[in-house]
Amino acid sequence: PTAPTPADKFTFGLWTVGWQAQDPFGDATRPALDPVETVHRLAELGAHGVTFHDDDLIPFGADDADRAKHIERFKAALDETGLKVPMATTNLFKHPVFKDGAFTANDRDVRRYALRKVMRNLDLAAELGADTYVFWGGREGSESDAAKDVRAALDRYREGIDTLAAYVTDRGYGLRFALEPKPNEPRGDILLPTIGHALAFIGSLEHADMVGLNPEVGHEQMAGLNFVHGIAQALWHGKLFHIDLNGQRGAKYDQDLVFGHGDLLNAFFLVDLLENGGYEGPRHFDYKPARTEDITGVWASAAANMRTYLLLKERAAAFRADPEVQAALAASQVAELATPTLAAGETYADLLADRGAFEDFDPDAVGARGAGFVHLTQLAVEHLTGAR
Ligand code: 3MF
Ligand code: MG
Ligand code: MG
Ligand code: MG
Repeated sequence: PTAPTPADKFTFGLWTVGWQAQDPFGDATRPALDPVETVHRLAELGAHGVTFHDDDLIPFGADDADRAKHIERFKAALDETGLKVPMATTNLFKHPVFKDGAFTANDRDVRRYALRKVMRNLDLAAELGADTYVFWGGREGSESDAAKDVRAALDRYREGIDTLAAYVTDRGYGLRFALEPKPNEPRGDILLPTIGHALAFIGSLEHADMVGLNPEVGHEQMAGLNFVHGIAQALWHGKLFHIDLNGQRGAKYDQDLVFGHGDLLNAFFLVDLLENGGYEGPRHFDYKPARTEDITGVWASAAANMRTYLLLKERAAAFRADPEVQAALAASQVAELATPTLAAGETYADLLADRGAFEDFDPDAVGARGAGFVHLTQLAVEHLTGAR
């Protein structure tokens, strides 16, 4: 594929390339990155934008004067490069104050502090022109079923999101909220663990229309779920507001690999869905450059995410355009699923009167017919591997 350009809408979190690779067992292997340098490097690589947690940009505890300086130099870098900030979010997980949660901490003072921390960064997100604000509730959960009243926690979660939605609406900020599900890590169990749980929760909100999802590839796969199915359902509900692309190999800790470096076949069908399913938002990478890499490897990994996406986009288009694939799709009746089961105006009474649907229907003959799905899938694998 050709090199990425801003038109491809690739975005990266400051915390992704900026990860110094400290893990629970080992120290950092890389020096800190200056956000200003990150903005310049991402722009050179062809990215469209950059995203951040408040604390990625402004060190936790900075006073107002210091905060203003950090924001000024970041803005100057954005102006110089033309890089956008389509999304921002809050760090509600690093400081010990959030060890039992933010919006759902048992301690009410912590909950009030968390809301204030978010409001402060919502102002900045709006000022920088973001249209999406992400909520990943990494500490909203527990290790013990004795220690957390989950129903009360969900009441407080809803209260938190509703309060912040009212704030954004009253201020006239053009921001929509995107909840990011994750089943576990760092908490033993996290609230809103999957896309499905989060969708049900959104339905209970006062400002449900301005709240959608920011699903992450690896987070659903950690729960053993099919990410393409999850994204398809989010699109079906009109709730795919944003997306975190990365790679994951099976149900284990959150690997945050480069996009495509996990389940590559699922990534192929994901790109096909994103490109043809009506998603217009950023292609946002939330990955971690492996701990083994030096700073050269960090920028190579950033480029790898974008190149892999574009490769898969090319391969998916070739798959769709292949006449043999078209024939296989037809043989597998894939498009027929879009035809309603009842004809226009037909009622269940008409269905009851249709002898062809039951009395004269031959389930054995239809049941004996092969679906051809394996052939179709093999064609996808051959396009993916460059064999066709
Ligand atoms: C953790 C995550 C988070 C969220 C981020 C919101 C630190 O597994 O995925 O990254 O994506 O907090 O965007
Ligand atoms: Mg992750
Ligand atoms: Mg993560
Ligand atoms: Mg994420």
